[in-house]
Amino acid sequence: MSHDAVPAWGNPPAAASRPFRWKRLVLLLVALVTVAAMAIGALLYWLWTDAKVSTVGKAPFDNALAIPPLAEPTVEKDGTRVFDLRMQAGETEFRDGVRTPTWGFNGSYLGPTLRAKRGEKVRVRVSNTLDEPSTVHWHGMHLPARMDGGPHQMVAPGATWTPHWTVDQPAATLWYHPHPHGRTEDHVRRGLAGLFLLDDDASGRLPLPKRYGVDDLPVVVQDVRFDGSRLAGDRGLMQNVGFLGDRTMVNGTLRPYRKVQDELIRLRLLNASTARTYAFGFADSRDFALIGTDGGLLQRPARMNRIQLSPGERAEIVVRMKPGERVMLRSFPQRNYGDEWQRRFNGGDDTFDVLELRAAERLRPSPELPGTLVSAPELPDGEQAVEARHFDLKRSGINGRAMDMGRIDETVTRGTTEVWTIRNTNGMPHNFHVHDVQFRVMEVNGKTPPPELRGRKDTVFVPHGVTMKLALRFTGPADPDVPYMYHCHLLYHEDEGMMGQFVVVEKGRPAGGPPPGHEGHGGHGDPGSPGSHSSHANQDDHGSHGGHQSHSTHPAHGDHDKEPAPAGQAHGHEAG
Ligand SMILES: [Cu+2]
Repeated sequence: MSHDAVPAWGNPPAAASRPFRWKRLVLLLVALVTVAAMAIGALLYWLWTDAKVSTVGKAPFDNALAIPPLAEPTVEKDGTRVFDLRMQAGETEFRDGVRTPTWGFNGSYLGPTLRAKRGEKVRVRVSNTLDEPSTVHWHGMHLPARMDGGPHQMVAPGATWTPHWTVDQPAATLWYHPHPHGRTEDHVRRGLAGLFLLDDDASGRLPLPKRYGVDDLPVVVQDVRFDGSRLAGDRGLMQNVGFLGDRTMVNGTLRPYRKVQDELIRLRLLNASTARTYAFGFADSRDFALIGTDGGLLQRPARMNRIQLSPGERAEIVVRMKPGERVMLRSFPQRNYGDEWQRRFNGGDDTFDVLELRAAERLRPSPELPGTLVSAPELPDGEQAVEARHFDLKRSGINGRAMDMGRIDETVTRGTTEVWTIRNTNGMPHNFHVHDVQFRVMEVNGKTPPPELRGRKDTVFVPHGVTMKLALRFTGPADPDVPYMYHCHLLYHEDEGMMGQFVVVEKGRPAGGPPPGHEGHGGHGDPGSPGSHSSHANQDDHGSHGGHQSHSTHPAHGDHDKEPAPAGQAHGHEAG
């Protein structure tokens, strides 16, 4: 620094004191800068170290794991399984003596496990007793767009929405959750989520662990943070992925354990967190067998010791237990999550103990896992694609556009296969979920995908620097007026606008348009009346049992639903 600059200062009162004052000022400034730098350094150090979360060894896992009850449907004469789901507010005692305001289906938190078999007709009476509109989306389900429960099928407070469809896909672990545009994160975080398990004849014959709640355990994983008695929902300073909790729950149970009595235990893992990605494994890093992904069983079990699941993804794993042992299901740090900053401040460095399995002293023997689970997973063939589309993931929107309820972004032709290229150069992790379909991952950065991405998928993790090629087949039914969604399933991003809409149309037909102004409209006007829903039906033209008498009132395009693929032929065809 040059001393010549000294006289430039203002109006010095007395010439004699000038040099002294200048020195003192410099010293003061140096001291201030040093203190500020140290304070900032200390703050950054504190933020950096504080940002890394671990619950390993913090507290004993001494709460018995809750198992969501299996919903008991009423079965109508034609075999239709009718479920009731009531969205309701309540209070849940996650911690002894502390009542936390929550939402749930048919209870105060989460919902029952729905279950149906391929070929069965399903109807769900979804009633909303909350004080705000919501929706229920059937994540992973192949069904008509107006049954999908996306943001266009709002259920007003006090209203009932009654979607129905024919289950027309392989055995899988699906789930359901709200999807109101702009409010999804809030509704899911408060507790609205549940499993929807699908069965089929082929999987029923396999010697897999399949006794629900015994050797076949639902594992719905969510991260939470408590603000006093309430569930917190705020984002930290540098959290650009959305809300991140400081502890995890399984099926709404904090620090859970489960006693098991069989050698082989199947875990149906669902990441129902709003923003957090997990890398599941066991504390001793033992191998497990991955047997299924989002949309069904893999062709053969794949042995591994980690499975990464971003929000919305599922995995079915089978782990071998030794008599009398305790083993912890854990989520480990993730190197592929992003740069050091992202990993530290957005959850990639975190470690969570998730669920302790306590084996009995004597275990029932389990049959060995079959070498082949399905002869050929039902996956689209990218070679047959007639259309290529590109999706650039940015927090500000997909392909540079934020979600607009009134805009159809893509129009696809029923019965065709397409290749979608998903790219993330956004510096933060995203994922990608497509409604209605289960797709094939063809390539990850130009390479053959790893085993966990070779099965049926509806949601994939796409961290920064990853480009994925997907093959998708759209079998309909066509509906030019009602769109399906594709979006980032980090729900904060989705709510901000990382979502787009596609319609499935008959060949050569244009897209219609969703009706304008959906906010709060009453869910397709069939509150409570069990017959009126049929006017929307076209899916139940599938399959062989009788069907609804009101079909004749429906406009003709229901007839086009008959698919060329064997998947359309309901039950019976697998019997051979
Ligand atoms: Cu995202």
